[in-house]
Amino acid sequence: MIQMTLIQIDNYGPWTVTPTPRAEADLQILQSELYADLQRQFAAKQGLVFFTRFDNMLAITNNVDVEDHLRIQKSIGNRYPVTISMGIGAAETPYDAQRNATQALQNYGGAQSEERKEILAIDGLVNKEDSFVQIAHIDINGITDSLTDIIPAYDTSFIVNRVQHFLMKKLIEKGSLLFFIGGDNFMSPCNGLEPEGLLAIIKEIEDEINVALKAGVGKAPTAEKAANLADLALEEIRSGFTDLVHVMKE
Ligand SMILES: Nc1nc2c(ncn2[C@@H]2O[C@H](COP(=O)(O)OP(=O)(O)O)[C@@H](O)[C@H]2O)c(=O)[nH]1
Ligand SMILES: [Mg+2]
Repeated sequence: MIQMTLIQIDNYGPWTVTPTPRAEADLQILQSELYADLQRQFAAKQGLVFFTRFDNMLAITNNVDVEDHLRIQKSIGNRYPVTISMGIGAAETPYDAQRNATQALQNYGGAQSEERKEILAIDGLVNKEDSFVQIAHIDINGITDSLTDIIPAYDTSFIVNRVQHFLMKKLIEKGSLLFFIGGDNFMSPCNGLEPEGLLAIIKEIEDEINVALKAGVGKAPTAEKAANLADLALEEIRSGFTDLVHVMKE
């Protein structure tokens, strides 16, 4: 089972324009500092946060308990001009876990409600024995030589975004999620997705948009370990001795 947490800034939309619209650069600084702060705190408990849309972040939080969540929430409230609410969900697939986490929080009111503040809504948590995280680290083959060093930066960025869209569309059908993590890299929480399924998706994308991908997959009780194994599996593929999808287990 995978445990996911939705982190949502309380009443952020109205706050960004009260009393008048705040400087965009300041909002960007707030969002990126909040993301880094949360990443540091969840990572200390072997979790992993994806920036998603910055005002709503999704995290894999196996091994992060209720008390840890409350401590993180309080620390943010003490140090930032905004507060956060969170929902925690557990399920067999990442899609279902984040859906459960979202529904739990939605029950307490809207993202732009003035009444809803610092809620911790719990659908369920994963216990130690059932804890399992599968992550695929997906990367575009040879982006530096074929795109980064040849075409304008914005055009490369456009292609990376298109790849993201195609991956998201195909992975969601399998109950898997996909997040952009920078460069030409994506991470997919993908409990339940077989390597053959992932390889089929990679091949479809190569046929459809002519972009070659590879994926290292890690399986472990926590996001930290699963992501690390996925990175190591990707290194194995880069060394050229394995297939385009390679799995490593703890
Ligand atoms: N977040 C993250 N970014 C990475 C990682 N590896 C590479 N990158 C980024 O992806 C870019 C391309 O690296 P890579 O895929 O190894 O090179 P390629 O062979 O030209 O595709 C790098 O310049 C980094 O910005 C990683 O493990 N995590
Ligand atoms: Mg690459």
